[in-house]
Amino acid sequence: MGFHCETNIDECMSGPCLHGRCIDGVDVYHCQCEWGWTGARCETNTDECSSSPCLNGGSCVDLVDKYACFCLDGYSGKNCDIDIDVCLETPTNVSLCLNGGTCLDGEGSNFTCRSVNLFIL
Ligand SMILES: [Ca+2]
Ligand SMILES: [Ca+2]
Repeated sequence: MGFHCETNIDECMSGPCLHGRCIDGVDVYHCQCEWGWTGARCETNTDECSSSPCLNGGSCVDLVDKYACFCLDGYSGKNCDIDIDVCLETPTNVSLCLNGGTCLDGEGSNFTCRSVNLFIL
């Protein structure tokens, strides 16, 4: 613009970068996106779930620059990578196994009971 084209139009005036900082250039602009955003205008929420970070059947919810895992029963941890020992988790006044059986933790919320062998000496 300007008689001698001496005026650099501020392409950032219209605020084209939705989630980022606009850098004005000559007849062009660039967007420097905030963490978690991508695209020419920083309009796209990066999918942090694309790498399937939630293990053991946990479901992933994409957030801005992070994700959250909702774990299936029996699993915990940020990525559902911790297999909970349900035998230990159970309150001490409740026994998963009847008749004094020994609880053995299994995958996820599974467990097995081993009956006590009585040896008479
Ligand atoms: Ca995201
Ligand atoms: Ca377990």
